Amino acid sequence: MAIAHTLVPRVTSVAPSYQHGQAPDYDTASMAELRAWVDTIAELTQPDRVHWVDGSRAENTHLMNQLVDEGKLIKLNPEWRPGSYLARSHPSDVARTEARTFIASNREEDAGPTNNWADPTEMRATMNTVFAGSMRGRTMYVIPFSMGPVGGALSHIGVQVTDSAYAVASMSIMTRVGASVLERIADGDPWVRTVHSVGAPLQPGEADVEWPCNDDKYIVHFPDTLEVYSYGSGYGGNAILAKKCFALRIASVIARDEGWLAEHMLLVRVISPEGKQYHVAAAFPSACGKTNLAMLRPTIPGWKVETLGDDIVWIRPGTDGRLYAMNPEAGFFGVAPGTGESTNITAVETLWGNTIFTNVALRPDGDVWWEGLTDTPPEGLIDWEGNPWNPASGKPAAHPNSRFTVSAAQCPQISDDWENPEGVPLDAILFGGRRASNVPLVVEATDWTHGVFLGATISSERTAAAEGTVGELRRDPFAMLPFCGYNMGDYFAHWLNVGKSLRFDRAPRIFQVNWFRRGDDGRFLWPGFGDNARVIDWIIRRVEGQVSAEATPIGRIPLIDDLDLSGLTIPEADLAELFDIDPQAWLAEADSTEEFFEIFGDRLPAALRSELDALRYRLAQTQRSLT
Ligand code: SAT
Ligand code: MN
Repeated sequence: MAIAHTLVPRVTSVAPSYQHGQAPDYDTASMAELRAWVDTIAELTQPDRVHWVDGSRAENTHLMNQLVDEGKLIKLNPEWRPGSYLARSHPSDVARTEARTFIASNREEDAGPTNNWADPTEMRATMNTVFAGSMRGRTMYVIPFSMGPVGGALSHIGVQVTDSAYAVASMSIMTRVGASVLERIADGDPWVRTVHSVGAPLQPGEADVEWPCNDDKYIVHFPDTLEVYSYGSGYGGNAILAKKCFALRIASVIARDEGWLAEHMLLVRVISPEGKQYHVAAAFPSACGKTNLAMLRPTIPGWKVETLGDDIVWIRPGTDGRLYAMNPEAGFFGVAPGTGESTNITAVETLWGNTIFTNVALRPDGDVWWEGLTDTPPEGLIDWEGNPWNPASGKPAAHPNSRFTVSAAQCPQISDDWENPEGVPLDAILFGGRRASNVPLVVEATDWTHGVFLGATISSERTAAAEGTVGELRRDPFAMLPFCGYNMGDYFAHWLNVGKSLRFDRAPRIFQVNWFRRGDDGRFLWPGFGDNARVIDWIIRRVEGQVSAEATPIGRIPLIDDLDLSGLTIPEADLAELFDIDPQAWLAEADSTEEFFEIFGDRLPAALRSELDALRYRLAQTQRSLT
């Protein structure tokens, strides 16, 4: 099939004989393999043109202008938001679609009970059917990308082909894209194949729509061959395949085989008043405040937090018995609603410009707005669906899962080490979720195995980040339920094994946190946000062995006097409630954990079953001593 290549003038900063949009002519076997693969996908999907993305500024400018001309992006007023755009998705395509996300492993048991398994042979046939001609009338972009700094020891390369220029623009912010990655491929570095189509081919002369997508959606992972096929959606994790599909689902499989961890975590450097640095990673489900904690501004004097990542962390045991962590992404794809000056001023500052907003509201002055940006909405808003917003309608102006896509380099408190290819040594790992009851503000695990038990048993109220009923309580072990590319029972075992490879005195301490506990009247008991630094302060002092803790059946909790609560007025009763451990309620939690563990059958590590038994025993003891 003849494919027309888009031609844009050549710039000198790219490799020799490499022109914008054109296939590079490196003469190596691995590059020939890449070109052959791209040709195969083009033959299947039948695009009008193939454009190899080189990641240059000129190319990006061209792409953004084209998206504006096509009505797919609105250019925001440069006076308020330079270099920034607003995208409005189709109302049916606003979040990850977990029910349409599949793990097509050769053996069903390798997908495990928490994933939708699909037979790889059948799924390949289905992919060949849905992708056939799916890019007609469109340009197929080839995006070579690196997760982690290009060439870094912890980094991994992928290639995404896509017929969505919006996905190209997003990938260019979220990953390192372009010519330098192709050089690595030409040199023979391994790479992961990812294919994306919005599933909306155009007939000759047919006009395009603002947000092409298809009601039929497939987000398919082939872990045995390290491939991703995503069809029908243009939104977030469904379309930015480097993110959840590659850096979590596929990378978790690579990590299992190579002895490291690919995790749904934020990563920060905490600097104590004495100037000592600590590194903390934290796993919370989507839309539970990872970005806020990643950009924390402590309310207690002397402490400083630097951002390293807000969503994904790759963690490897080092030769010194410690764990080293790296954020493989290059940008933030953060939830806009709830991001404001009082909740996350750093994010607000990060978004000064060069940002793609999706599904937020448009102000009449050409800037953007979302619930929580300011206390009162400005007049004359256009809502996320493009209609004049009526505050009395009860509907939000911005979609609850509306997002900003922005380069991490723009974050005013980004750490100097965020692109350090070696990663940073981890001192503490936090697990958390949204829990209105039962779970205390902070609990320390007694050892690594207990920590893995805490991670494995996280449950959290559903948010708008994925389709489903918001508020419903669901298990989300390690905040990885939607993102683990293999059997979660094996994943728990892998975590236990990684712990064994560490030096006991150098392994990070593990904690469970819950910023979201509520009183009987429904109000939050803990102020959260910048005040979460008070919990981090306690965690660091535990790491340093400076404070003792109270042993409880569920783990170690702070002695209230050890918490720095200076300047806060929290009623004593609220503090007591924040740390209240009700044995009855916890025995019920244990019953529900048993039910949850049962789904893993014999893939559940025996050590976790023992942890559950031990928890019940301790709870029963407490109950006896209270009655
Ligand atoms: O998967 S997305 O990147 O769309 C958002 C999330 O769930 O964190
Ligand atoms: Mn996430």
